[in-house]
Amino acid sequence: MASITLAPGLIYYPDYLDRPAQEALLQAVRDVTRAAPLFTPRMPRTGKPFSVRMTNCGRLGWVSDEQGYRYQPTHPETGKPWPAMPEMVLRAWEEMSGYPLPPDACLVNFYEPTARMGMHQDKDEAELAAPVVSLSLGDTALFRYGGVDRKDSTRSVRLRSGDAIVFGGPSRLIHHGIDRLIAGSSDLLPQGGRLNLTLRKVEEAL
Ligand code: MD6
Ligand code: FE
Repeated sequence: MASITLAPGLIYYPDYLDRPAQEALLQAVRDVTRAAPLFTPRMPRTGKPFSVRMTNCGRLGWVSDEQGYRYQPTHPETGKPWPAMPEMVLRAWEEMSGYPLPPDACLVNFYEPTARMGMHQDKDEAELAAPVVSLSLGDTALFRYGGVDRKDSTRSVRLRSGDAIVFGGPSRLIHHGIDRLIAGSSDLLPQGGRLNLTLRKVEEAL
């Protein structure tokens, strides 16, 4: 599988999923959202809504509200356990993570054409030895990444439908965000927009 090392531990896999695989993953995500509807996360303390809507699959899901960021075993609105992780998602983890245990959580982010995501680090996981594996579907996103230090310089990469990117090793805690989508860049989602799945090992392996 072709890959490009953007920085030590930051590996980009353009076209990781071909079109039939993207369609199959989209169907699997639709099944997930039927069981666990998209919800609008809110910023800790202020309660300001995110422009991105989210859901999860797997044993644990990432949620955010006035109480803070956390992983929990149930949907914040329905109270039900998250649906199982699709087989395709587990296969992607096995292929790209280089980590011996399966992921605990798969966060699904849905971007309307004008949604964005501010610069952040993924650091709510206890197991930082495992990478984060990310899969993108739908419209192309301008993905900005910097370094572990918030003040490090940044670069951008366009994440297109079917692309994967892995944050591991010395890049596990780099800052990153989505500046914007490129409208009309993919016809995978009938109404446009973008889906991103991030797979994580949350709990520390013993
Ligand atoms: C997104 N991705 O692509 C947001 N985090 O919509 C992330 O925040 C992310 O792609 C950690 C590792 C890979 C990612
Ligand atoms: Fe992130």
